[in-house]
Amino acid sequence: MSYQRILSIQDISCVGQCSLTVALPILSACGTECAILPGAVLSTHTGGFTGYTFRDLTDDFDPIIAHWQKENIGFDALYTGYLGSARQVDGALTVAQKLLNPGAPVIVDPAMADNGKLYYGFDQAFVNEMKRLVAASDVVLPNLTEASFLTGIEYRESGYDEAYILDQCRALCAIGAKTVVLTGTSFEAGKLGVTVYESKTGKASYYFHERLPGGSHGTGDVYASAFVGALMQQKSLFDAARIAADYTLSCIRYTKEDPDHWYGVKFEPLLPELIEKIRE
Ligand code: PXL
Repeated sequence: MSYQRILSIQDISCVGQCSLTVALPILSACGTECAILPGAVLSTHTGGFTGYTFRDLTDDFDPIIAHWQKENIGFDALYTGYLGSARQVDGALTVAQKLLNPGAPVIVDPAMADNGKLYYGFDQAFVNEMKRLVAASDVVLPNLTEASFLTGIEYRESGYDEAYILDQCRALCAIGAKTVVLTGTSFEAGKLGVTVYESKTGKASYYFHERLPGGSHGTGDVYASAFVGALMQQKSLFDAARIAADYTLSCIRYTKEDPDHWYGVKFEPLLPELIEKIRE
């Protein structure tokens, strides 16, 4: 296994199985050191809960980054997720420019929307800032809703064809992303999957699996973290996308056995499965 240190910028939702409480255990299990820059502390994630607390930590970004620079700390990848404010894009860009080791990829999960809608608290101004981060990314990992907000191409829940997905991918690359890993691609009822599109070759590859009914919170974060974990263990982009899809599907399937568990997926008991797939 190769040992790498990455930096993840996301919020801490204290309860809810998303963002850093998902990224940390998954990346550790994959054998990667995961340093963090927490953008906000919330009592829970925003979906499905009411009355949650929110402490914005954006003002801590500059001094933390300055300290790391003074200590000559470098990272082998930057992985961003849900950002607590539009201003955090500047912090992420500073990290990308000043604190990454040569060849370290910038992996951006523009976690801001799902099912055709922006998450509570986000607006078009935030989307525009996120586009600046996508422009600096090596890999962008949106779901179809996030892709639509970023590209301005109308969101379609179903009934689209390959040309629509390719348009979305090309538009994301026109913003500046080098590779697109687009989740929630479906050309056939009952099947769901991921598209991997590389701007270098203009080629798209697809990985499809069974579509499970209903949605679960936090699955995008499980997917992105498993993808980053696999990629940092030298898996190809397509293999990392496939391994993350299989793992996320297993987590959803396992969680559905417990109808009382509604706020996230039970990804922890299935970590050995992810490690095994990465070692194959
Ligand atoms: O899973 C994405 C996510 C992360 N962090 C917070 C969220 C959400 C989605 O709702 O609210 C705080």
